[in-house]
Amino acid sequence: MSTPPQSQRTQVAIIGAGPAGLLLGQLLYTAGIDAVIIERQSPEYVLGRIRAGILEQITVDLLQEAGVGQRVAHEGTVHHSIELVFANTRHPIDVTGLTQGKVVTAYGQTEVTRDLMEARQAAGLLSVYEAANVQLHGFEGDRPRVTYEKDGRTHALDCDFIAGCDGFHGICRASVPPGAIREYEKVYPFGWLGILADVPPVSPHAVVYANSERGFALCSMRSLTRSRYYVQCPIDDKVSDWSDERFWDELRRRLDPDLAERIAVGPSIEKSIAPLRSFVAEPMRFGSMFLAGDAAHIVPPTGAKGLNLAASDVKYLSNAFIEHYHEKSEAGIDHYSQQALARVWRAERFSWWLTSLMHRFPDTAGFGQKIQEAELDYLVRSESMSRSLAENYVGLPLDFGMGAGT
Ligand code: RFL
Ligand code: PHB
Repeated sequence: MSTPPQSQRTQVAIIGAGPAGLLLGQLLYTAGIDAVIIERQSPEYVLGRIRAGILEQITVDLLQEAGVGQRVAHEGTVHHSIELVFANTRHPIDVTGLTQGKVVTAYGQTEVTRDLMEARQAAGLLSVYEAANVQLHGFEGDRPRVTYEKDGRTHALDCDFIAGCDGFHGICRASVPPGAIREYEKVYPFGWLGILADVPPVSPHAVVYANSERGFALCSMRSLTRSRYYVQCPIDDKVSDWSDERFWDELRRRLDPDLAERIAVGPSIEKSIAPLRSFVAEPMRFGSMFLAGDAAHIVPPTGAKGLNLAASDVKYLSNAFIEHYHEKSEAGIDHYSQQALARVWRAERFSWWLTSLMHRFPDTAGFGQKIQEAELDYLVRSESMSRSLAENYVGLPLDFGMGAGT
């Protein structure tokens, strides 16, 4: 006879300790709501993933609200502008001037994760790392249960709600019966090769987005001594195809001559290739299970929206749980999916648009390039179009409205 699972109880079982899961845990903790986080990987593995770098003000404000805003306030780099490069020429976009004072902050996702992990540990809250075979049970009703294996035993966690914060490849979305979910997807025919290097950033602007005949390139930063750069690459390229020398050479060739000359090069400390995808799963609620962050949607990284959307999802979701427990109201829970999806689709549109505008597409050689250049030219000359870019880049307000068709 097998041993019965060791069981525990919590109010909210959070699956996944990425930024969505950790931030939700912290927002619930500050509201006095009990949550346990269950994560498949080790803390070191989670901290070793190099990803996003640009935070909207809304995300920075949420970190403050969750009590973990100190380090981002001191070490994050506040930016007022981005720069577009096309036809070998640079065009600054004054995002702060165009949005009545809004800013973006350069602060690595790794640091956001570290701050949240440390706060959780300091508060003595339970996170289970290296949990294998996580399974969801009974979420179509109001007595859901999560089981997982750890240290050779099966454990069970009974809860009121499950928050599926387990990323694109997680188990939560995959546990929904196919007939109950609709998925929308677009896969782009190229990837991004990214490197991290301990060299000063080439530009004082938050990010430089370059459209060139050789493909897209991006210059970003993590601090005044650490830079993050990307180039568009064929989807089936391998990291081993790209020596550091080849990367720096290709990056220079995609920038304008002045930036290319000024760029400081050095050995890469991380190098990886990411595919580009747009994806949305609807709805984001299934009985007592709620999806948040990359578990429900993916944007191509061109608009810097993925981490920021994860943050806004968990803001809506934590508000919904707070209303449920403190005000005995189900309104937030009932509206969560619709409210989150309205913001998701706006960010999907923006990220798709900026990706389409900035990259080389295999099937649209000469004509496509000319149309992109005409649109970019219009964008930098037209204040209303620049403002549209800027207001999306800094992040649309959380209460922008419930979305089309509502
Ligand atoms: P995560 O970070 O993927 O975390 C999910 C966690 O769930 C765990 N997990 C499981 N745990 C238990 N059981 C299972 N069966 C599990 N399956 C998975 C995983 O181990 C993991 O720890 O999702 P989350 O929290 O929703 O956060 C989303 C962000 O990570 C993502 O959207 C951003 O990184 C996207 N992104 C960017 N977003 C921005 O806002 N600004 C940017 O500048 C930006 N740049 C980027 C990016 C993503 C990139 N890549 C690599 C895709 C740049 C790049 C190159
Ligand atoms: C980054 O710093 O990694 C970064 C910045 C802007 C993007 C995507 C990634 O659009």
